[in-house]
Amino acid sequence: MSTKDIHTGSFPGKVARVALFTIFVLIAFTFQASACHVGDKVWNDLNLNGIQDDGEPGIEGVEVKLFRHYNNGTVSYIESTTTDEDGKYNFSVRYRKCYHLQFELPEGYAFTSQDQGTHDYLDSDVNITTGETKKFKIWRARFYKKWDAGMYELASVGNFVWKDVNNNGVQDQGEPGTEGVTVELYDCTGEFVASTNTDSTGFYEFTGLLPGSYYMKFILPDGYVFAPYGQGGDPASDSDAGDGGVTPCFDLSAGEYNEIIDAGLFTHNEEIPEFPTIALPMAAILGLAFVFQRRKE
Ligand SMILES: [Ca+2]
Ligand SMILES: [Ca+2]
Ligand SMILES: [Ca+2]
Ligand SMILES: [Ca+2]
Repeated sequence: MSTKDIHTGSFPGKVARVALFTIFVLIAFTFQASACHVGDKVWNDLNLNGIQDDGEPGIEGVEVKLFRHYNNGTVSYIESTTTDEDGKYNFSVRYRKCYHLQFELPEGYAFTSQDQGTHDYLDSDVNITTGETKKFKIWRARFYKKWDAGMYELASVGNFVWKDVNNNGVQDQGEPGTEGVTVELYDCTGEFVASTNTDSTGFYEFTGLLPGSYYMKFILPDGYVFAPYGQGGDPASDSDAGDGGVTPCFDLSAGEYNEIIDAGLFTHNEEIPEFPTIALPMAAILGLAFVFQRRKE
């Protein structure tokens, strides 16, 4: 077949044109298929506004799953990957197919608000409960970089209820923790959030909290009074239980662990030995004295 054949419309020429066209289509299709990617970032939304702001870092090691949607309505898991040290990830996907993504929350994190602001390359695209994006179709050979997930760290607070033996309102060396004291957590609108009890060392904590404003209520055990509030000048070793065992409101920021909300308890009972402790030895001494007195007589 000569060049002349291709240009003359002869049978060999037609075959050559079809072959060239087929090769062109295959190359184009292969290019389209290989050039389709989705991504690209999981980030720490430090100010909780749902937008990737300057200085907000990526989160490494987050698992991202790719699911494909078929024409018959079925959905299949395809593969997963994890974000790199910059929080980046990407998947190769197929031209003109439909997908969605699911992001796994690392422990101690929550998803930030979805679809905030006006820039789809800077917002978070995941449902805050399921971690899933909506379904999308790959229309062109390109890298779709707008599929992002914003997360923020949850907060914690605690952590000590102690026996304030000298009733000075300060955690002094040797003063033990108090077990089994109920501690209630409220947000500052007065809504109950959670309740827990101190362990055998007087330790307690609330974890997995949304950043916000809270207060605590310590429930006074029988036989105790609360130690003086706010004494000694060091918030880490003072008592925060005010009237009725209620603390002032305090703020918890994303990722914060506030461990200085404590309650001192004082009891008079420890200064006055229980009746059997004092009465039995006294009875024994008086009894011996009586016996010796009788012998002398
Ligand atoms: Ca932000
Ligand atoms: Ca986005
Ligand atoms: Ca003390
Ligand atoms: Ca304190």
